[in-house]
Amino acid sequence: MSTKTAFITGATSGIGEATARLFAENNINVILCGRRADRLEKLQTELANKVSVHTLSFDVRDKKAVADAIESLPAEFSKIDILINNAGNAHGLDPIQTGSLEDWDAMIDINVKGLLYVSKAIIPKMMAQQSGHIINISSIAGKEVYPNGNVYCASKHAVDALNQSMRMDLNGNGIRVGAINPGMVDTEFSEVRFKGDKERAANVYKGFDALTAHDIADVIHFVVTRPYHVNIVDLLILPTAQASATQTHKS
Ligand code: NDP
Ligand code: 8X3
Repeated sequence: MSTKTAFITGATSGIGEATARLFAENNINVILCGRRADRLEKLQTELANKVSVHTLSFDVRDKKAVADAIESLPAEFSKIDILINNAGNAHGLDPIQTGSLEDWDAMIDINVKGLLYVSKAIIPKMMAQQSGHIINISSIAGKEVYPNGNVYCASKHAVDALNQSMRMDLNGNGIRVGAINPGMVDTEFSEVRFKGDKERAANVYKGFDALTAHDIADVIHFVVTRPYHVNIVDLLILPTAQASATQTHKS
């Protein structure tokens, strides 16, 4: 079987980084994306003895930067078999009446428009190949809403809608499309949401066993290694202690 190449957005931490590691361990070449070039370089150095690794540093909010970065891919990396649309974050956790416009812009621009910009640049390549696999990382927040989650939940509901739409529009072109919807995963996610407040972020995952980034990477790897006629379209993965977006049993 020939080696596949995966394009992973948000590979500088959390779920994206863990997925890059697991893919490299399993002989899948990786194109690592994110804004923090130092982290990309470090991960490239770590993985380069296992598979071919290329890094692209860009902000998914910048549509020209996205298009230019993908256009710049060397021939060795131009055939993309797997796209992991993972870059994203929550910004703030405030009621709708006091939420900040900057936070709202960030979530819509990164989680929704950024995912679209990246997809727009890569889908034509998959169409030309008549093959590919797109995995959209949504969230339990794309299935339910919770108090103060308003715009983050809306952005992930949009990812859920786009995941379904992509699958319909691309049907017949040999391209698999599916979503992974995690519950609480202990990554830098809450630190970003709470703007660097490490204590508040750590509190989110206290008193129960949250999912790890590796748990989600493991599921992503399972999904991409099914036989080609099998498309896993939508998975919701929660910690055992979490029953819904609003109910988690903590000790
Ligand atoms: P992290 O904060 O650990 O990782 C977020 C990644 O997204 C980083 O690599 C970051 O890279 C990248 N990113 C953020 N903003 C931008 C941007 N403007 N341009 C390019 N890249 C960007 O969080 P997670 O790993 O937890 O999150 C990954 C995905 O999983 C997100 O879509 C999140 O919504 C989703 N998710 C997370 C859950 C959780 O509980 N942790 C649960 C459900 C879903 P850099 O800063 O270097 O640009
Ligand atoms: C991240 C999970 O519940 O913090 O998408 O929104 S949650």
